[in-house]
Amino acid sequence: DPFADDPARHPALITKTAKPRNAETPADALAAQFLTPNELFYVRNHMWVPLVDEATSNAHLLTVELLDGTVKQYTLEDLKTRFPSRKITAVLQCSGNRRKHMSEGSGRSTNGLQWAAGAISNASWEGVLLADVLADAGFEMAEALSGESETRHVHFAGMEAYGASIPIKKAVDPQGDVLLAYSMNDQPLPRDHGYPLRAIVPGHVAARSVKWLNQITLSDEESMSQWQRKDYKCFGPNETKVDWDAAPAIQELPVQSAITDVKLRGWTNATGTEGAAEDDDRGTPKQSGEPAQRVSLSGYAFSGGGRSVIRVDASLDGGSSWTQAYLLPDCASKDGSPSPCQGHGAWTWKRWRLDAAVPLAAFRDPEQGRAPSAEAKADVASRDKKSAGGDGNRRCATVMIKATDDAYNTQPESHAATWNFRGNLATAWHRVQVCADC
Ligand code: MTE
Ligand code: MO
Repeated sequence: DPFADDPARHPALITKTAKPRNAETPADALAAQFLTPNELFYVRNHMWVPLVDEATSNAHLLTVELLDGTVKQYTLEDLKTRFPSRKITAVLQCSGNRRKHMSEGSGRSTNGLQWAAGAISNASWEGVLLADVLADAGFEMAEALSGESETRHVHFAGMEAYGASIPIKKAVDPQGDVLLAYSMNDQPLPRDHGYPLRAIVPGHVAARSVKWLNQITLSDEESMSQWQRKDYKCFGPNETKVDWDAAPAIQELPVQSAITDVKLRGWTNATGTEGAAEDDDRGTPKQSGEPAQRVSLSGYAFSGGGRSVIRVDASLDGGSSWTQAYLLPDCASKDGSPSPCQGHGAWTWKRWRLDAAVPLAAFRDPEQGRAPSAEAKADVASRDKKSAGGDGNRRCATVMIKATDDAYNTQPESHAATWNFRGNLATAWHRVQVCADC
């Protein structure tokens, strides 16, 4: 059994496959903390977890090969002692995050693990800059920065034979923050997350952040691995027989967001004047004394390429009207302490909150409101034991959200429009049923 040495895992992780281990972060842990605790960080392994002895981990060898065949080797100890250490706070998101939503929302099946919204997590990473190591190995940085280098790609290979590459432009960008990381949230990398060394390519699809890193190869071509040449590409919604070489490998991620928690806070008859201006209660829509169900929504929003999320829009009436969620100031420095967001780009997610009131009409609307689905019932039952089982008066309304980044890119309305048979980059508006007795 090649998985016999796999590490123990936290029981709260939602296992999709045990061997290899694939598990998502539970929804209630997603936006609960800005930094995802190591033991709840989602896990995506294509194979087994290589075993590296703690006692010999500092001797772990990284081989760097330049385009002309020059080879230089570094032990982990070399990396830790000969290069300045750097910290970057960055999200990792799998290209398959929310694939389940794409399958369900489009009514068309997709190949791959059916992740809900938990194949994404955020951590503080410490290591050395890839660019510093490449320069030390003799790579001509100036040439690469001017775009003149024959080296076009940096390949990363892991101990268990996984591999992928990134464009040289990202690797040498002084603001690209590509890290060879040995620490995660101020602890040694956990085994599931690449112990003792992994690449962190912030802003790019997590498939490029190769774990158990032991080989870096500079090349004029992309990595030949199936994870570079296949798997992580998108095609049109009509295409099922495809020309893999014609589509670029996913690198920078598009804008994404999700609702991770819904709390019901009872019925209100409040009018539009109440609560509307409060910082964390901006979503209370105008009401005319009609009953409305107060809800607290929370979640995350993220965009790739270092683009910052500028806004999260929520709709409680099927998209006719929208209101803006409150973005938590997680990156602000508090009491003179430095910002917990380190790095040159917006590499982290933004957590958002919205307190709002969903009008009774939304539950009653035959278009909008509906009897709870089996899934919604189960969801409510697990949240709210009192109403488990439901009754005849239980109705659900749909709430939905979308984020916009600083390039004014926003999420597509429907999964059908971006469906691809691999189910990659499922970023359509996230819709969730809010169910209440009414
Ligand atoms: N690196 C190696 N060596 N082996 C892998 O299977 N999976 C990749 C990437 N790096 C993988 C890897 C994919 S597809 C993802 S989404 C991320 O690692 C997941 O990182 P995590 O398990 O630390 O969350
Ligand atoms: Mo992934």
